[in-house]
Amino acid sequence: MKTLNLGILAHVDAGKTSLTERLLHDVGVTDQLGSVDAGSTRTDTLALERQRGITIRSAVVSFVLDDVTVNLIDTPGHPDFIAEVERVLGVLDGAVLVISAVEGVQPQTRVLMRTLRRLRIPTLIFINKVDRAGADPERVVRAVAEKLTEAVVAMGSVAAAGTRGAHCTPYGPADVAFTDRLVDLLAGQDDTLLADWVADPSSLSYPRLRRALAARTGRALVQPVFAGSAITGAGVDALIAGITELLPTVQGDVDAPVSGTVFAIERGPAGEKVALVRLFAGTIRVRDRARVGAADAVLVTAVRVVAHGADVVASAVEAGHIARLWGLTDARIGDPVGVPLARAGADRHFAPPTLETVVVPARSVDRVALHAALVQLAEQDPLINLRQDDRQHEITVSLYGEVQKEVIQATLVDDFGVGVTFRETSTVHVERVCGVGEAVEVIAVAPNPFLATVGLRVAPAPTGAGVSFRLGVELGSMPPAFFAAVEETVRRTLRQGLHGWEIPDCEVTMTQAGYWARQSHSHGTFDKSMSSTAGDFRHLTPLVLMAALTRAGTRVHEPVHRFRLEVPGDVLGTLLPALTRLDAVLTDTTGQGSSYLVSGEIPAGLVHALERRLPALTRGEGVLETEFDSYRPVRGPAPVRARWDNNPLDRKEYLLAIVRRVGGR
Ligand SMILES: Nc1nc2c(ncn2[C@@H]2O[C@H](COP(=O)(O)OP(=O)(O)OP(=O)(O)O)[C@@H](O)[C@H]2O)c(=O)[nH]1
Ligand SMILES: [Mg+2]
Repeated sequence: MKTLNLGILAHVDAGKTSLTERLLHDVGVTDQLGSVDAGSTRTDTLALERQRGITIRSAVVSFVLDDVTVNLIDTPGHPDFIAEVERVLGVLDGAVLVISAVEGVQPQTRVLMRTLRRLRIPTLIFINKVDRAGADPERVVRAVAEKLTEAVVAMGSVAAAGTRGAHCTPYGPADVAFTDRLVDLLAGQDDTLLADWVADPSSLSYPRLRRALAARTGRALVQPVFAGSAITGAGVDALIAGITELLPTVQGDVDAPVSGTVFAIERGPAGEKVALVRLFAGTIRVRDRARVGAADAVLVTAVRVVAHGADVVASAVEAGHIARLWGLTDARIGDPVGVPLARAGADRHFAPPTLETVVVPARSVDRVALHAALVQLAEQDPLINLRQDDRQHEITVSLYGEVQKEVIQATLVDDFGVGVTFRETSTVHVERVCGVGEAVEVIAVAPNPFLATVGLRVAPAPTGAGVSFRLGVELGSMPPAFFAAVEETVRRTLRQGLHGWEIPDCEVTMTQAGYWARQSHSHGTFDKSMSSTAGDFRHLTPLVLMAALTRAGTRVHEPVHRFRLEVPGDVLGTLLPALTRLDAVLTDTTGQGSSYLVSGEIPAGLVHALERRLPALTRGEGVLETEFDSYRPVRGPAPVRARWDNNPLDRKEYLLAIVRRVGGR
């Protein structure tokens, strides 16, 4: 059977969960339509989701349309939970991007559409809530064409928009404006179609245009736009027909070697680890051995698949499908299962979290329980990026925002019985290497106490390039385990640069390498004091690397958001100085009738303060959109983060001695 793994994506509150519920109902999986407002949907199952009426975790449900199994993945829209969307993107065959007919294109809509296009994920757009007062689907179609993608075509018309009786009629062959638009759009992208049309316009029959539309949609070159209401069900039949007609299905090779990806981690009823896997090729049966990541193959002890709305026990999962697998105890999000695919799920598509905070247990006896609980949460959400300070035993987590913080707090209490408070949220900075720097420590030359020679050169790398490690010495000059120890330590050390912040992009070259071969005294036993071990390289590498970085110099950068702020004209006089006090840099102020559009940049750490002050500054009428833009050098003195987290004190002293020596030269 063919499958379609379909993501439902949108800005918060656009109606993804309601649409998922409506689809399940209309295809016959559920008899009763669940409701977000009553807390009775199939996908918002966490107590917190039901209480708050927002989606926090992605959830998979499934139904059959004709001969296609559709696995539907409902995702959260709140930007604090973007990590959930990120994990899902790598396993999608198609997407429905939901936009509210009232609010129109919103900041997260733009972020998502940009990513869907970049990843070439076939996408249908659904303009939802046509029944709500203020709905204006035609305006939204125009906004989509202006702000998201020019390659759009409205697939139907809406009558009585903005009323409970709003209804939708799909366009057909008799709608000349529609067929003209199809010809325009499709012939503009396809030379054969264009040539045929020029030779004889009647040669482009309506069925041929629809086939061409499906082909172009399948290659993510065109985004058809549907409209309707998840609540009344208007327009949803046309969307369902569009899903089967226009989105490409996959039929994986069930006999090929196993190849899949872990895209989520959950905990089972007894607290056991459960991996959600999308299988691209092959078949995994219960009691098969599966390789996950770089680890040895492990026994798959149970398989459950989502089928016809329910999560059911299965004996196997086949290519194309999504399943929950038990037994993969070391699995992490993004791990390949079996043969790694080029299209792995671990890529970074959205901006990383830019905030962090220290989590403090309400009762100090809960310290160990808190750490264990956070380790579990970090498995499910690796971007939390858990860090423990070895000396002060403080636990720090990275965050997207205040809502995520509240959710972590509530989850720790509800699921683990651990009450926590947070220190003040601070901004995560990064360090960028300024120049080129080299350092070397030679074996048996003071003050180097380790049996290793390590020379390293660091140089700047372009933003987003990551850390590269190259050998400037012969590969055969040292056992591979020692090179591996150096590379691994380089990568770990770069998580904390000279000011304590991560250095995400950097070129590191190993310029010198040396060791003492395994030596024995005459009686034949291995003598550690005369033979190099990987530990010598692990201890020495951070010292040499920090010395090289000191010479190269690093500069601290802070995350900056772009903002657009719509405000009444008469508040500008008080607003603009307030923005300046928040370190905002204005790039544009434009009048739009009686209101003004102010845009600019603001440090990520001050966005929340701006949100809090906005109602008072704009009489509650200001509408703010912000989005991560980039990292910029900080103005003024560089903020220092507590560092050397995992280094024993003596190593720090030693390191400082070397750095002082380098600095003094
Ligand atoms: N009138 C009307 N209300 C809708 C429609 N779809 C959703 N809503 C309402 O909009 C609110 C948000 O709906 P959800 O389905 O939770 O939206 P969501 O996109 O899943 O939200 P998040 O997952 O939190 O991002 C709820 O109060 C729904 O009842 C619709 O078609 N018409
Ligand atoms: Mg939702």
